[in-house]
Amino acid sequence: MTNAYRTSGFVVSRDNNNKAEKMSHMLIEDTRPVLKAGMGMAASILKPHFLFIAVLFCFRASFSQTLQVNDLGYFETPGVNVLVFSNQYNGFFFDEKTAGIELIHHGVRTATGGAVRLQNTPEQWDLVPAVVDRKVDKKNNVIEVTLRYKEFDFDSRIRVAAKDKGVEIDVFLDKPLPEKLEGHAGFNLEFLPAAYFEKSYLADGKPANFPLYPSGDTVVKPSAQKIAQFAGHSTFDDRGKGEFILPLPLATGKTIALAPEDPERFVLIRSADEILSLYDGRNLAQNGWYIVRSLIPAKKSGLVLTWYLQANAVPNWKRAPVIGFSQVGYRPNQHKVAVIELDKNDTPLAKATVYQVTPDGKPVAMFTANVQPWGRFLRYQYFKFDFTPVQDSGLYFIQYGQQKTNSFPIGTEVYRNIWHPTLDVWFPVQMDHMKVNEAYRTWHGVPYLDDALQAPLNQQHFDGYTMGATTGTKYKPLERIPGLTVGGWFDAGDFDIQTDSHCAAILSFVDAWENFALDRDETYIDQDTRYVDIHRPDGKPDILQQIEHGTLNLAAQVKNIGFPVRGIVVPKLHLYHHLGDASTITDNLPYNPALKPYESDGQSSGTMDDRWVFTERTAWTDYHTVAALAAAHRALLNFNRPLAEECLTLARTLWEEDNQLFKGPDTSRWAAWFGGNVKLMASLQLFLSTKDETYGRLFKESIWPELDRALPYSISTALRAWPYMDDAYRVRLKDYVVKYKEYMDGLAKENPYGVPMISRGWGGNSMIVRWAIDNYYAHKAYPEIIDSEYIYKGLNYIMGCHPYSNMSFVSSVGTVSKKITYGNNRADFRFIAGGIVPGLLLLQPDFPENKDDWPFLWGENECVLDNCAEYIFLGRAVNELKN
Ligand SMILES: [Ca+2]
Ligand SMILES: [Ca+2]
Ligand SMILES: [Ca+2]
Repeated sequence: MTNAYRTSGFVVSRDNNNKAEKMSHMLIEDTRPVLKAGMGMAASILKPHFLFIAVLFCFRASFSQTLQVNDLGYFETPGVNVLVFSNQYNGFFFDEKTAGIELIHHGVRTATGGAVRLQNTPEQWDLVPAVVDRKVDKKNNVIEVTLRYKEFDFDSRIRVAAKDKGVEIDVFLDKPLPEKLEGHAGFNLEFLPAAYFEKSYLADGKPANFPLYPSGDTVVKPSAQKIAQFAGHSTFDDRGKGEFILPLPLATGKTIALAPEDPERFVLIRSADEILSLYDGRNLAQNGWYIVRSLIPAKKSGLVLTWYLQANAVPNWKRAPVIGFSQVGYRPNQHKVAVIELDKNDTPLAKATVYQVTPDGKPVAMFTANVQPWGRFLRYQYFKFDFTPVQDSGLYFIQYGQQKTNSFPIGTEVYRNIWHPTLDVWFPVQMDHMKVNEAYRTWHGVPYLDDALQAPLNQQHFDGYTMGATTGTKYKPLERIPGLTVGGWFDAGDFDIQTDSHCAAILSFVDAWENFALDRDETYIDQDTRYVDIHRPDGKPDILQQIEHGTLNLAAQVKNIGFPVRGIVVPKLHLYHHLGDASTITDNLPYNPALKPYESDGQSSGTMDDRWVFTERTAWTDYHTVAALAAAHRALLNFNRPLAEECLTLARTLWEEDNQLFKGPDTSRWAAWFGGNVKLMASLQLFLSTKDETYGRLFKESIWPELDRALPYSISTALRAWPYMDDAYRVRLKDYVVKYKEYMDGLAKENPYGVPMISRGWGGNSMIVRWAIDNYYAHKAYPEIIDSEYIYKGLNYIMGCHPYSNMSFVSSVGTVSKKITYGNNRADFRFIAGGIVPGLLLLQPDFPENKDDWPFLWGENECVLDNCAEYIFLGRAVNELKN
């Protein structure tokens, strides 16, 4: 996914929290438990198979409570929430599997995408409906939405009403279906495969298991019969055959019971008239879900479809407590505060205990203390357990009631290695234009030897790139731009080169090099033969080799194009969603229009798969690149002097040109999104590399108004300059650091973790890592204002002291960490060691989520370049703090 949306966001405001809090008290009073055995009801639903099901129900399940629309606008009973477009399709990346009618079932979001859809198994880039109207009728327990497909001038109305122990879903049409949508439009509800793996279903009583791996039946149909994907893009490579794949149902019936054997996952769907079909969306796309669907009948209007949906609620269900703590442990002198997350209906216990695990394997109770209430945040209640007095080096776990955490260490050296996997493994695997090997495994061959073509005009690319009416370069549309098959990293879980995230990563690496002389060498990198070998020292510091690798691509852009571009990315959607070895995305042969598609003469090919260079030019990317090249100059001076000199020359030239080109303030979307001022950053980096007061004066004049304008963004640049500035600067900056502390303390009071949690379409970990890094610089310069706990708090959060689970957000760092992430190996349900995920996604109105059994939600689990580089800095920085 593209970087642009990663840092845009909003802070969960105090008002929202308070509202949620008031709300929940009300709910506790309002919800009168109605505990009855559900057999009678179930039997009436499942008449034809009464005996079989009745036996199951007697022993396993009990539909207990009725659903009520709450003040937050969703249906609720303990254990079951039905959301009706509390979350809408936001248009960033189309179907993000976070919108429509959704189920939160015993604490887990297990269903999404309940809506009128145009495919059996909608993919990410299939059309999604817009919500044109949404009405919540709390009094009558009804939520109603009107959905619109503007492409077909097609509206539908969905009415969801509490009924019996579930909801009735009615679909209304004012006019019959447009002819084009007959046989296509249906009502869908998607179920999370991971929630139903190793479970079963009954379709009209006929038993079967959910497939662990997709192997359903499909048929091939002519393209003319397909409802096109957004903006004419296609996820499917039909090899010129003019066809598409249609998945067939796994099962059909009027009643489908999903996981009737599991009270926490049991969902019953009954259709009044139309057949229900169960599909496996993964036959078309690895990120597909299981889908239950009924086609909307043709030529009918008014009420066209009725479902009854009942999600079993376990009587008196309460979510198990989550004990948030640092999976890498603590240093002896640190504050140690676990945050206990409880179901709002749970009764808190008075105390928690820390046990030491001794060498003879016996737990010894070391410390017991009261848990302190913090209050409500979103849908949970929070308590803190402070075990700071535990200081002896050793292995520990925390026990709260029946809940025991896994073990974690306390010791002076606990942070020594925490950044190693990111530098040793994650970054090497992301290296573009190189073969990457690790012991017996090859991560990928040499990719993109056919880079790259000037992007054609007037493009709206699916990964956020755009091209306007001119190229702005000396190249014609689709002309080859030479010199670009060098350096660079894959942006994230996808394989494009994003120039701005390169600049951020390089700047962060240079910071790490200059602050910590970080000379770890565990990677062999040879540019001449394009070969990388993990866990193999080559006598050269890896961080300098990585700075070199990123800089090679930046410099190539500026040299060959004249300026840094927005990015370099595959032209077609069916290439973009690639999963597997990066060297097989394109054919690695330059495109030759004289040949036919899929034809090759051994030197070139007729397949248009070469990446396109999106040559949008902005002040933001230009100055960002100046800053990165100027910084790289210093780091590379004694490592690759010719490249270092070239970097500085390119940076100075670009700076002069930019000052002519971009005279006014930066009003680009980048400046708006990121709030900062990269020109300031560029002037500082040029000053540090040249000691030329022309740059220095500009920085010193501009920094103060910038701090007044946008303190939270500018403080990081101001603090990075601190070691190189005079006393007057340091005295003046002190007042801003005091203000910064007040601002950050305010944000941190919003939640029990004391860190700025921000989320909109993308989890907030990048913000938290940057916050902790800024606090590190502030602590170094002004320890009397910012103490080291401001850094540890950020790290603890990333390492497991956060909502939803207590997993470390960095794969392979800490006792328990993310084992499933949205890396390029996500289809294998695996991770790339050292990747840091975005973290908690806030689903409206009150559900923070970070799935640990499903890698495909990028906003929760996609590791990205700039944040991984910043994590290395933070992981190394905490080792500098006093023990
Ligand atoms: Ca991307
Ligand atoms: Ca090395
Ligand atoms: Ca090619």
